[in-house]
Amino acid sequence: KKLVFATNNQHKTEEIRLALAGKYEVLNLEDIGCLTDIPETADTFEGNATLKSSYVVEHFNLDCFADDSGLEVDALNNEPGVYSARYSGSRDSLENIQLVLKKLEGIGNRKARFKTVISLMQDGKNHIFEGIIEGTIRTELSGSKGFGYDPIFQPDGYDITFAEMDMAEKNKISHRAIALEKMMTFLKGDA
Ligand code: ITT
Repeated sequence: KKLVFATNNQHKTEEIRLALAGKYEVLNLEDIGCLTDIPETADTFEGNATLKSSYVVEHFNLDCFADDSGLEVDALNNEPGVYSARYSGSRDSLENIQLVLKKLEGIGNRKARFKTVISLMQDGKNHIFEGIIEGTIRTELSGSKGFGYDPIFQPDGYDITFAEMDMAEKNKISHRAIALEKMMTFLKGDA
């Protein structure tokens, strides 16, 4: 079976493909010939996930799901949040990471979480699934796997960052995996 995943982010596509391997073939925006950068103008993860999934329904008449996600840091009033992809003004992960580290300089409370909200548009209805993983922000980067803020995020109960984990290991515990698991349970019940 095929599922359309409304993303331009290749890393997200790879994580979702690995998680759904053997169950679904995952097509992303490039695969369905959608070359637009879908506007993400909402101020919530749910709102932006829904903008992405609805765009595909409207323009391609295909059921699909989208993931809007980001990092919330306690001491930064939950920033970067929905602005995670462009926190520094650029999409460059290193620049975004440096900005978070700079703002946290000298601050003791390093608590943070990754959040994913999935919007699944199916037969004209919007279904929302959320995943959260709690952790802390390191003072320096560590590891070179993953993407985005992975090199500074250490999930609770681990002494390594997401960027030091293989994709399969991250996929066992991540915010994205938790939200995806909820969607899979829903799809099974629906099948
Ligand atoms: P699409 O909208 O096309 O899916 P995007 O990268 O713009 O791709 P978002 O708007 O959801 O996606 O922004 C999420 C940003 O949050 C992403 O660019 C990363 O910087 C960060 N992020 C999300 N999930 C992450 C993860 O698992 N590990 C590290 N950083 C993550």
